[in-house]
Amino acid sequence: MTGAPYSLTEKRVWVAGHRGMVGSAIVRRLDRERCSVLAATHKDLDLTRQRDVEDWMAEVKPQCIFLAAAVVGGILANDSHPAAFLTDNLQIQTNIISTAHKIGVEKLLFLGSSCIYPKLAKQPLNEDALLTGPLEPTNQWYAVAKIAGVKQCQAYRREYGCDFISAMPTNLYGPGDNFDLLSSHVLPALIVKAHNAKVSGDKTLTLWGSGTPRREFLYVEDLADACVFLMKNYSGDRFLNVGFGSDVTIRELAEIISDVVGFKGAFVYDSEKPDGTPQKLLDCARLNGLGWRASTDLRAGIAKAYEWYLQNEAGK
Ligand code: GFB
Repeated sequence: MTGAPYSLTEKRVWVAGHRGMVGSAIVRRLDRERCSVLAATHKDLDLTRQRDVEDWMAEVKPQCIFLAAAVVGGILANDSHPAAFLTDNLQIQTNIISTAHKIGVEKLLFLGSSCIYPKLAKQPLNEDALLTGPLEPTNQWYAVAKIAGVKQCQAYRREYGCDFISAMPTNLYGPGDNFDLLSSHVLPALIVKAHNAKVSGDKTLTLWGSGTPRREFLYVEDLADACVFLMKNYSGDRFLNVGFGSDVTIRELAEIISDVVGFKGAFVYDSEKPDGTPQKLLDCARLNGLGWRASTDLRAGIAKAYEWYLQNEAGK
């Protein structure tokens, strides 16, 4: 299942989406490999345009690709922009994966998401649960695009022998996250809310939904390490989950964040906002079996993410 180790040494490695939270963490992690990192900004290259992607890739000739470019966002952004989450993501990944085949890229890692699993699949979510039931409605558009990406990698492997693999990360957080309250995921949103409430002396902080859904959170530097690990050590048709190993309720998450930030007030709940899927915890037995495990504890990761927020985003 693992195949021969793949060497990144002296390779031209393209991190598609290098400005995003995941892509930038992969770029930082690649500093420890002796490879040359290729990157294109959105100004230079619109990844939704097939011809532009083909021309750029033919020119720079990447040997290896981390496909971390995607339209991403939290539960409200997903629910409000179904067209972009479906179409832009399908276009981006189709352009890159099909061109990678055309120009003979040696290895490609596609990044999916734990929302590919059915809403009510058995927990922890095993890779075999894919397509065994209906998706969570709030993020079905994004999920369908990501499922298609997994299938594209498998299809190119089966038909042409391309070494294209996929990883399914759980909910991520860390440096470079999106802290905009309307489009962000819950963890950065609660950092902002707790910080603002502390600074303005508010007595309450509003949580969307009921606070009871359970989520697993992985520090993005850990994910980047897992991506490089998989690129070097895994080759196979099966996609692999990448998680932290345990989950918390949204209320518990809010308590940890409040503690780290220093907010001492109470929580109130906005029941007009959706809860989304009741639980998302990945079964990472297959990845752990290959020898990789997450190392950043949730509280320590939140402290680092808050520090990054204070240095880069607070007061903007
Ligand atoms: O992180 P999140 O936006 O997305 O929300 P999902 C997780 C949970 O936190 C939901 C609650 O139950 C939210 O209602 N929540 C509480 C909040 N307060 C807040 C808040 O202030 N902001 C936000 N954003 N949530 C996403 C998918 O699902 O997970 C994406 O929509 C992707 O497609 C991502 O897969 C990993 O975990 O529900």
